[in-house]
Amino acid sequence: MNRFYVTTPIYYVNDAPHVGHAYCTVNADAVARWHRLRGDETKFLTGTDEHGQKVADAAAKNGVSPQEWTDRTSLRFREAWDALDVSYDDFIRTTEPRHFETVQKFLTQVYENGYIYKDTYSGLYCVSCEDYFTLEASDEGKCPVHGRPLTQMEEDNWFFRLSAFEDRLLEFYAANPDFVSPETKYNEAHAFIKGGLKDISITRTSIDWGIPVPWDDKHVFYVWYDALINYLTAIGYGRDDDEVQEWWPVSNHLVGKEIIRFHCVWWPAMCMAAGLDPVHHVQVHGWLLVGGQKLSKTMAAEGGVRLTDISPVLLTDEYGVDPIRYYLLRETALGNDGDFSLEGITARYNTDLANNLGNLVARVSTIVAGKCDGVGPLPQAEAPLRDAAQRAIADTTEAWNRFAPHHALEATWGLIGATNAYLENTAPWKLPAGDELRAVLGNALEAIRIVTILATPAMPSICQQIWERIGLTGSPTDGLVGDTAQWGLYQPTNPIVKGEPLFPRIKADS
Ligand code: ME8
Repeated sequence: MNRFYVTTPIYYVNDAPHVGHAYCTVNADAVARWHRLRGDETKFLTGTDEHGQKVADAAAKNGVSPQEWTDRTSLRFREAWDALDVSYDDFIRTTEPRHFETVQKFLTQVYENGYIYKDTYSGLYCVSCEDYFTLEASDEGKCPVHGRPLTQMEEDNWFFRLSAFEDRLLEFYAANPDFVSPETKYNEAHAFIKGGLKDISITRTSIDWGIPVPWDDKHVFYVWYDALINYLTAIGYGRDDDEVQEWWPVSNHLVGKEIIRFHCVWWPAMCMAAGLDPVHHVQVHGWLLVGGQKLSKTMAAEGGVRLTDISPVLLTDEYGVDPIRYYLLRETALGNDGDFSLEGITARYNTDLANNLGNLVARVSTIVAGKCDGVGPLPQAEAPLRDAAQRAIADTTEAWNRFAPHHALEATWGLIGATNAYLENTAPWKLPAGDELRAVLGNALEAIRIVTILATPAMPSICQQIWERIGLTGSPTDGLVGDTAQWGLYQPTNPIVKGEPLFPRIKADS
């Protein structure tokens, strides 16, 4: 049996989840659901990043202990993912004992392998990024991401010998051209390595909200060093070597484009330093922008973008869970930046969901109810829609397999379009009861059945509802997609249900 391990970044708990976090998490969720549908043994990990200056500052500002703050905020992420029907298998918090254990074991291994040494660090620091910048990399002394003045920091620190991995990383990149996608991001990471690597300070004495360095208890690990290791904590590094052997070779990190350097340069080098292969694949996604600006908590606080207005939970309350999932997956090609807007959600909803999918199901079920006593007829073996279905199955499969939900949904909606066109051509509402009518409706129902299977990773509960409306028992996820997404298998056991509109139209100005 194949295995598939997918992770999101673990999100900082300095503030509540926003729609940018939801974008990444829903994409990872849909891909995980697809792999389960294929029959792969799948592990989907998300969680929260709870250490570091930024989180300690947020707790202090709110007058509570860091632990209390992280407990509260981490829960908000779980609630958001529940509201979005996110099917994570594991939710990791970096304050958990299992994570302390793995981090300490992993970094002790790196230390014993001779890649960690002590020195003094001084440099420019951005607390929002939890990252150092050189003056050249800064925007005239300001953070290039957040636009805030950088702070001069000086500390006696432990350092990771990243510079020792330049050649090995370049060799690794040459041997693994698919390590990072899309290709532009592979090139970006590669260019960064080629530009020369400096050693990195990996511990702090200025704060104590972190994981203690086992061989020097005055220090805690720098938050990024602790955070990256979460991907190994969840598969038992240091506790269950067999599990690591099983899951690490099939690991995939989905990350936003601003954290490429951490995931595509530091992290593979850290793994090499610990004597482990790097993660199998890093899939980079772009940013959702509002009015051309990245959604960020920091900017929200400064009044640039009001993220409280676009929290994932408010969105699902307003538009429904599956429509929001669909919008997040369909609107922006994974890897590109995308514009987020309420107008965009309404347009996608009215066009793809209400007009195309909703109308198709409503039309067919109404005619079956009126002209076939509610009993769904069987499809023809050699139907005119069969080719369109087979093309949609092949293209959808290929796209989900390569981490491209937007293309997968486009391909699936191709079958919806072909089925609507087929109904326009055959006009079953005009046909008298008889074989011809039964064939047209059976073919349309079969196309709908296939659509519900192919779209279920994106819209699990709507697809279940449609499945039941067309008279089927069980669920679109019952079989493996390779067996069930095949023309000619529609065989209803229950009457067709007309039901309420699946997607009542939204007025454009509401
Ligand atoms: O960076 N558009 O956490 P974070 C799309 N704790 N995605 C967005 C987004 C936007 N406008 N804003 C955020 C951290 N994201 C670290 C990660 S991993 C070992 C440690 C998503 O809370 C995107 O996936 O700042 C981005 O990479 C992630 O949230 C950063 O979340």
